[in-house]
Amino acid sequence: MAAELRNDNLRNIAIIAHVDHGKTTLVDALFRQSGLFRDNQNVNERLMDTMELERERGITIAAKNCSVMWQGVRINIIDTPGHADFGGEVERALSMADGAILLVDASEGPLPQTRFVLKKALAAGLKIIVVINKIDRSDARPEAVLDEIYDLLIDLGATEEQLEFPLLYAIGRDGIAQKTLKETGRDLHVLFETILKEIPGPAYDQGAPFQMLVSDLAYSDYVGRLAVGKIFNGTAHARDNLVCLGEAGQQTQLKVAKLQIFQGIHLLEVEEIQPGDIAVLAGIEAVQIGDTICNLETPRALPRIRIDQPTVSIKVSVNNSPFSGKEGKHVQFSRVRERLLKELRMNVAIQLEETGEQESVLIKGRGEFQLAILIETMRREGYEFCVGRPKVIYRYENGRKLEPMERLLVDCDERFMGVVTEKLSCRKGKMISLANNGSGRVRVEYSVPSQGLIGYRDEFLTDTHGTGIMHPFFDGYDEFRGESLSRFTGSLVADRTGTAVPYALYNLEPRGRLFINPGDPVYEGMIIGEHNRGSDLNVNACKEKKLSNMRAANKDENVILSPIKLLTLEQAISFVRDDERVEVTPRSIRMRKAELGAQKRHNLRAASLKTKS
Ligand SMILES: Nc1nc2c(ncn2[C@@H]2O[C@H](COP(=O)(O)OP(=O)(O)OP(=O)(O)O)[C@@H](O)[C@H]2O)c(=O)[nH]1
Ligand SMILES: [Mg+2]
Repeated sequence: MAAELRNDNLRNIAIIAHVDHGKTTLVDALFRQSGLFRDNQNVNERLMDTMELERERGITIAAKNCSVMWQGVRINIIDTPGHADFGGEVERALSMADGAILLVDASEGPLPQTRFVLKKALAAGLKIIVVINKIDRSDARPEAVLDEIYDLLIDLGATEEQLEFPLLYAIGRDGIAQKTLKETGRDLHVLFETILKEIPGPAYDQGAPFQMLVSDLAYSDYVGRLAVGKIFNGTAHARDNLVCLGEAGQQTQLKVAKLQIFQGIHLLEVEEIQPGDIAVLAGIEAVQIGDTICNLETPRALPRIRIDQPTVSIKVSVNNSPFSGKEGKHVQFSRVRERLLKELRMNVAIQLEETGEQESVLIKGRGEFQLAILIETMRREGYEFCVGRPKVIYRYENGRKLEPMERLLVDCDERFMGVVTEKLSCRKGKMISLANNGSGRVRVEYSVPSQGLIGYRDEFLTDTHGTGIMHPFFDGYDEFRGESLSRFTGSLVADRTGTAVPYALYNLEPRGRLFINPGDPVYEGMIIGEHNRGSDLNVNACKEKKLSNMRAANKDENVILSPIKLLTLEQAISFVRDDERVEVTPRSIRMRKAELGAQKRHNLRAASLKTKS
């Protein structure tokens, strides 16, 4: 066996935390202080959040690599997303790291996603640096949070050694870290030092042949497909002949066209790549995440990256609405399918399944939000298609039906406890614990089927007057608790094609909540509002006031309509029922019945009632 060495010129760390605990902001500060920018250079905030949707929503969606230099050592940093739906990204990021910085908000303490990422990091055997962040918050309670972190580690079965983690306090936003609460830090010096001291350089076997585990894929217009991953052993050079080992052990030969490493947020071309480094390799098209790239003579695969299975699916079908093709560039289903297949190659957490129907497929992911982000991305790229309501993926074991469950942590004012508990019990939730710290706010933990939480967030925010906080977190599969109704109301459905007029909408207002404005085009079968009652109602949104010779006493041309709130994509996909679709185009999000003709829908319902009786 070859001797194990460590590459001391390098450190590979992942930054992990619950959503919004300050990962990306801390990376910014590390950049600034490592001298990556000139003093007077104007740099954006949250530099690593490069995707348009990430900047818009202020969250990280995809894990990303970068590097900083500190005292001659290059630190490769992987910024990860904190939102639970992007857990797959964290798992991939950890496969490249030798250590992790666990950030915990000094006021919020460890939250569900802290537990998830910490569990994964411990399982991967990574060295952890704990950073209690945002100690500047007026409601910061760092001592109590530290106790909670110990509790969490013990709960996760951490070893004695893991319990003796290096600990720092920080104000990431101001670029400050310190060892104790008493001192006042001035910069991130101690964080850099702790990384160098506590995180081991990547290990490799001396003389072992080249092995790189592909953890991420990217694309460049100039050199094509890029494979990103850690070099576990050996070295490689530009123009080397290598081989890629696929999932079934198949071998694809390749010639390295370009080798790059991360320098700051950019890539730097190199002639040779060192063991332990994170490389970006061009020269192969047919490569998948989890593959090993290695030597021709000694092709030995590394353990593949295993990602948790998807829990939610959404049906994607061709846009066959009357307005199809008016707003998008890519309307044919073959184009939509091609784009989805491309996503599969880039994102291991997403899967695709045939439905057996023409022009439709099922996409599966870690949560409705992850799928909504994919749909939103495609819509912005010019695609047009229809999607159905998200559905959870059941499992069957020994004749038992199992469904995905969530741990849900709710933090809200005592006053709203009643309504929250009632709503959650309708959704088959069970209360697990309740903590009332006397401040008027309560923290309640529930176990709720994932199905029951689809579309719940909006309702929760309304019920708690926007002041409640909820953190759902996937908690494995458990006994099916029975169907819960998605929505108790029906839909207001347009009965003809035309343009909505104020007079008609005004008369429809008492029937429910409207989703369209006067002047909006409508078609037969399009959902224009939510009916107050349980059944659907076909309505005419284009009905003008009859003209008469008599002067009307009230001037209804000037009707004043209540303002409407357009549904967002996420709201629309959780609003629609099984027999309904969301029509997604670059310009609009419309909802419709799957079957557009009122008469046909009527016949279908009559037939289904007949078979039931
Ligand atoms: N008070 C305070 N706020 C901070 C600090 N660091 C970050 N924030 C704020 O916290 C919010 C979230 O910061 P991000 O850096 O986007 O958090 P993140 O962990 O990358 O979030 P995700 O990637 O979505 O999981 C932003 O509004 C920051 O301005 C800090 O040290 N103190
Ligand atoms: Mg982030």
